[in-house]
Amino acid sequence: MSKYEGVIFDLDGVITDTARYHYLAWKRLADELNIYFDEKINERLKGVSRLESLEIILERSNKKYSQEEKEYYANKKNEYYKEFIKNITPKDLLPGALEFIEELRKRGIKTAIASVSKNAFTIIENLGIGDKFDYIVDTNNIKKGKPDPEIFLNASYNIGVSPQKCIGIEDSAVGIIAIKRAGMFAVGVGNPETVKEADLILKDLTEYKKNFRITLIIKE
Ligand code: B16
Ligand code: MG
Repeated sequence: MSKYEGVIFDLDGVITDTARYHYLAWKRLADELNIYFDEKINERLKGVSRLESLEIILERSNKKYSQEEKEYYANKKNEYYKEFIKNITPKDLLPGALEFIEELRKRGIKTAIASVSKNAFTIIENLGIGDKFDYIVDTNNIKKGKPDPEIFLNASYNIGVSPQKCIGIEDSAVGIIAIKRAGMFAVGVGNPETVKEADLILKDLTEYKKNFRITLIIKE
């Protein structure tokens, strides 16, 4: 009997490297607006909604932007971003992601996606992995973004596994907080500094095989 019966994945930066495309699209917008933006600031944008991300970028601007202007620029960034994700194929799955998901499903462990991206369904379709999940959270039904636990609790409810029996996997600082507030076991991937609050940190999902603790978790 598994100790954990559900695994809830973030999408950007965990299953595919769209985090890179978010950065490039924001960087293009920031350059157009003459606002300083770099990869370090970008770490704060991970897991955060589109408009909240723009607010973080605008912290370095002296100009005041109206709500209308903010929506215009957020939309502009999204148009740049959509150009990048158009070309996503199954080859863009991050190392170990598909293997790990299939291993979990073989063991009867439920799987879900908890991404705040409004582009999540397009990305999942282009990656060809829609049938690998028992549930994909529709962000339109989520009122509070990460670090609020709502999105992870929604996923756990819909796969029918209590939060205490779920593992959440994230690449963002706010995402790790959301998982922990949901009462789940938090696995962090990617930049170790960003996910330092996680219960377990992996370089990427290929490590699930050699990492003693996660093997133990899914075998127990
Ligand atoms: P969109 P995740 C998040 O996805 C990204 O990490 C974050 O950088 C982005 O701003 C957010 O989605 C919104 O994305 O503009 O496509 O709606 O990490 O929760 O899968
Ligand atoms: Mg992410």
